[in-house]
Amino acid sequence: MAIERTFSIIKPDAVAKNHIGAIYNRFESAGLKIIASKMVHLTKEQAEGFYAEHSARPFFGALVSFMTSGPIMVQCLEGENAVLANREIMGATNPADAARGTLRADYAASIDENAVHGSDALASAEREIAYFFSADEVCPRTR
Ligand code: RTP
Ligand code: MG
Repeated sequence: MAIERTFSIIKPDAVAKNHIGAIYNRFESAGLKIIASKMVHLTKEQAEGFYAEHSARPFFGALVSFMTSGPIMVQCLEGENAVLANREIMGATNPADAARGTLRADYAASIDENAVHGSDALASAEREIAYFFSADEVCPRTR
């Protein structure tokens, strides 16, 4: 098993509904360690940059508008197979398709407001962590 790092967002809907602690509990219960964390309110430019790969998609405007609608929590998670492990904890993009017990099944209202983001591959994880955190803001565990 490889120890990986992945990037996670608790989106504005889940922050507004006070689900930060419940979602952090899911990460920690699954053995993922939070090694960087902060609350930010994205500017339009920051949200557009983060989701640039989707800029040609019809939902891009709504996605940027949603992601700037309120504060978010951003975090770096570390653990065994962290990228895939976090995607499994999150569940499918559309909560209607998300497996029982996943974050999106429990906390997401729709495909547009779906509670959490998680990196989809190691390369995107590295890019997304660096988008939000400087090297000295990431604190690997020594114990
Ligand atoms: P995320 O990047 O937020 O973790 O979500 P994801 O990988 O599961 O899904 P992705 O394909 O990367 O899409 C990013 C976000 O765009 C919205 N979306 N809407 N209406 C639609 O067909 C549609 N498809 C995607 C979702 O809010 C998704 O989280
Ligand atoms: Mg994605």
